[in-house]
Formats: sequence, C-alpha cells, structure tokens
Amino acid sequence: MNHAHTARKLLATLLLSTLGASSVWAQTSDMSRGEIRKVDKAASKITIQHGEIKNLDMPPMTMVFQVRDPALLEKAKAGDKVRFSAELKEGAYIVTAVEAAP
Ligand SMILES: [Cu+2]
Repeated sequence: MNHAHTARKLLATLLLSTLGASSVWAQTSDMSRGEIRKVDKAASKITIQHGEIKNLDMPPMTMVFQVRDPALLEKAKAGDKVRFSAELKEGAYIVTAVEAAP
C-alpha cells in the first residue's frame, strides 16, 4: 500500500467533493465493476462480487461493503450488474456510489 498516494487521492476526493464534482471523479477514476450478491438494508451492508478495484489495490473477490448512505441500497438487488466506487475509511470498506452497468 502506497500511503502517500492514498493521502493524495483522499485529498483530491475531498477537494472534488467540496466543488460538487465527486460524481465526475467517480466516473473517470474510481468506478469498479461487480455483481451484487446480497443487500442488507437493515445493516447498511452490500455484498458484491467485484472485479479489480484499482484505487484499493484489491484483486477480484466477493466481499461485504458498508454504506454510509442507505439510499444507495434502495434500488440495489442481488443479481444486478453494477459499477461502484469503494473507499477504505477508518478501517472499513465503504461503497460511496452504485450505478447500473450495461
Ligand atoms: Cu474485495
């Protein structure tokens, strides 16, 4: 893990969020592909079988992510193919955006 790189990326994400451009950032840099396996709205958790997540240096696998915004899970259901953004925050893997993938 390259910590300097992670810190720069976090700073860039914060700046872009402040500018209201976080969705552009997500689409151009941070979206990963996956297929939803399970949605747990009560616990704000989503299980995704994902491809490589470049910004997390993570190989393909199936794993559970947390969401901070429960609204992200409203339209999500098992079997959906998605693009999503994930971050590592305070030791937890968080999904910050989900959209249907063609
Ligand atoms: Cu993973």
